[in-house]
Amino acid sequence: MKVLLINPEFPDTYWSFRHALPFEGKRCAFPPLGLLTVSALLPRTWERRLVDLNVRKLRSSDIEWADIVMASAMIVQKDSLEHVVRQCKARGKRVVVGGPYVSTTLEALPEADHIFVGEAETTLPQFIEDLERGTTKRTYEAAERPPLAVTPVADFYLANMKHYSAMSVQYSRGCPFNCEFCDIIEIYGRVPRTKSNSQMMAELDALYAHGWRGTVFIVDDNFIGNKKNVRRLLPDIADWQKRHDYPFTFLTEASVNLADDEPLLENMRQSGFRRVFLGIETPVEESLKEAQKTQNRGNLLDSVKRIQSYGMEVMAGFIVGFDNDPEDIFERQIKFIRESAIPLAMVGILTALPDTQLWRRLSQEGRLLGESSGENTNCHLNFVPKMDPARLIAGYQSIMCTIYKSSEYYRRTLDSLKRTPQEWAEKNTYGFLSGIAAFTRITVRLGVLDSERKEFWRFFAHAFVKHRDRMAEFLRLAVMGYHFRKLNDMYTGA
Ligand code: B12
Ligand code: SF4
Repeated sequence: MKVLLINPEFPDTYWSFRHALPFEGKRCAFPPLGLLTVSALLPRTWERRLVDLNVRKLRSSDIEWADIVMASAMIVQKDSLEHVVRQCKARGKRVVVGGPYVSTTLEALPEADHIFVGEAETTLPQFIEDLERGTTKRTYEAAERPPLAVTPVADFYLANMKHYSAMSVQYSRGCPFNCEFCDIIEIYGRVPRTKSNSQMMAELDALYAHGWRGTVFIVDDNFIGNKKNVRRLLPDIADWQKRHDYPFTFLTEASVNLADDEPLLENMRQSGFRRVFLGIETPVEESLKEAQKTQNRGNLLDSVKRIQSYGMEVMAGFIVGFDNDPEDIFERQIKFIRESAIPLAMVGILTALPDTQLWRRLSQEGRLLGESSGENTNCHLNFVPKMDPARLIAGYQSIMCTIYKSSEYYRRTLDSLKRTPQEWAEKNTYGFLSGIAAFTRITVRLGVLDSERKEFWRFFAHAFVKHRDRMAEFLRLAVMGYHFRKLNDMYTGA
């Protein structure tokens, strides 16, 4: 059996990092871990190929080669997914789809032969048996969420690592909290399930053996969702890192209450965690209450600073559009982002994702306007907000244009570098020539051709004097700022 695994294309959004990746000579930020995991669940005798449309185009010869096509998607990839399904069906292929989009939007994709709802660890083996017997069904959905003990090491070797800026692994699924807008708890549940330490070590071994060095994204919804197990895991990661001479730096997502646990923060530092994405959402208490985000209590600014003091750059998500947002919400968000020195602030407008508590409430209140685009940064409102919609969109754009103005962005980045002391410098994963090429691309684009070149050189001079040993890191941040600014220009027609 020949299986073609296809990851559809992402649109050009903030999260695509499309204006930043070419500087590093990369085509995509992360590999499609869902598909690499699906591949590892297939019989070893089956042949398999991965085509990530964010890395290269789909050729007719790819489709001709396959007996079965398997595709995965988030909502934002749905147009590309539909196109892929149509192309493959036109060539008479059996098409199987899964992932978050179809899991929450069941009636989508009538042309697909088989739809997998939720996690595939137990349903895919069932499908393979059914296929052998000729008794396949259209929809597969497990009665229970599988324990992660049955999740195999992903087939990392299928991804052409040189095209990605980071590799991904997953330790846990689910989150114990109950945020109203969140679909994670609907898809993956509120009881976080984790892998064992030995499973995690096997994944790190696999990445290492396939030659990966550099950033590893632990893609958990909330890495500290099961603190007891994480406390047991971190010493093993720290030990693994030391034995291998620190080949990886970790990036993950966690809830803000991470700041309350200093021993855990210390363990993360020793394991090589350098970046953490927090769901801060808003500095407005009433809006946090509305969102049922009770874990974001206390002084959020202090929480961010404490995490930064353990050498971790804080990235964070912010939301505007809550019913309780005051008139000055936009200024308050800007002030918070500035004071917290979060260079990469992912600000979005509240979106009602399908099958969430928010979706159900807005539907009852008659405020739902339709499907979500799955993308909370494109100013597409899928519900009637309390604030005047035009004011909400203009206010949102004013946040983005202010925080990604070069002077603001570079100031925050310098503050962040200052607040995140490092015990050991991130490994330079560039060869000599590719390092020179990346440096040249950055300095020519940002320091010569760009209209904001003066700000760039001011930033470069400050960062170079104070953080010379972290040059790869501060240049990476400079190009990320450039990416956000370019997208702002695109969205606001500047
Ligand atoms: C890593 C990640 C990213 C990475 C992308 C990685 C990549 N290349 O795929 C980045 C950071 C770029 C990203 C961006 C975004 N993301 Co994202 N992301 C994730 C995250 C945290 C982990 C994904 C992952 O690797 N999971 C691990 C794998 C093993 O799990 P899985 O994909 O679910 O796969 C399992 C099953 O679903 C199933 N399965 C999956 N595919 C298939 C296919 C077949 C054929 C079969 C049989 C089964 C199957 O089997 C697998 C094993 O059980 C998820 C949350 C989550 N828990 O999954 C959010 C998540 C997928 N992202 C989400 C969103 C909304 C976004 C953004 C739109 C955010 C934004 N506001 O802009 C952007 C969109 C990207 C863009 N360019 O515009 C939502 C999707 C909601 C939805 N219903 O579509 C999620 C669920 C999180 C959330 N609630 O916010 N994301
Ligand atoms: S903390 Fe994050 S993952 Fe957990 S419920 Fe809230 S939004 Fe969802």
